[in-house]
Amino acid sequence: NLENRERCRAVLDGPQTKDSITVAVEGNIGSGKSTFLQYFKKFPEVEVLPEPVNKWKDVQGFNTLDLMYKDASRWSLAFQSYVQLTMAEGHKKSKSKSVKMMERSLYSARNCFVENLYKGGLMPEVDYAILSEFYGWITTNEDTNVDLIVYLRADPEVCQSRIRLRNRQEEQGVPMEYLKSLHALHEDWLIDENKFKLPAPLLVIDANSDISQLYTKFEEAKEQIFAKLS
Ligand code: DCP
Repeated sequence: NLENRERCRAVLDGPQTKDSITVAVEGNIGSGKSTFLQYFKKFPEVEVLPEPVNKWKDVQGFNTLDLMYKDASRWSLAFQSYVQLTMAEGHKKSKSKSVKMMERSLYSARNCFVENLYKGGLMPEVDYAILSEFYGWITTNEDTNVDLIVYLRADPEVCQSRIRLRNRQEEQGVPMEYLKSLHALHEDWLIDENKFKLPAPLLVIDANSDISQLYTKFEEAKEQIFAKLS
């Protein structure tokens, strides 16, 4: 569609090319980020950072993702603090190849997930304030080095059916309302640019299609991403 094409052009026309770039891959739960990253893993120019969710499920033996979904009011500060740490690690990790791809970023953790928990009454205000202070400090004092954001834009209904299909035990209780509000926060941040500034140029991919059609879109995205390399 036109909007998408405009944004792709903005990416190509964006600031000058670079020797190496960092790409943050964003999207709702179940939007297909893992499939996207799996596709890019095969290119020798690309380094995909390991899935942080595996770390979140085993913090010195504690499954913090599970704790958060079972009792968000009690555990979301602990969980989101740890998410923030793993994201900061990802942003600061030096590149071993010309394209570093991260699954999510400090930005979506704060602008989408923490925001969603607080707005949904699942995170006390004091916890929200502490995370916001921490986020403010990191983003003021450290360079997150993001050169491009890829947004896998999928309807919440599509995300829900993918979540069901993959059957990750911790996520079985995630209600449709949660996916809808997370979707709205991604849209606010990335498409409407209402509340938070975009830290890098944006490439939007319509991620509603089934997997065979998605690969064609990934192929196109690859051209656009690699065009940013000198
Ligand atoms: N999560 C969260 N807060 C964050 C980041 C993630 O609560 N700041 C949760 C949402 C998911 C789980 O962690 O239940 C894993 O999240 P991702 O969306 O990053 O990974 P997926 O595997 O769901 O991505 P996709 O389905 O797009 O491949």
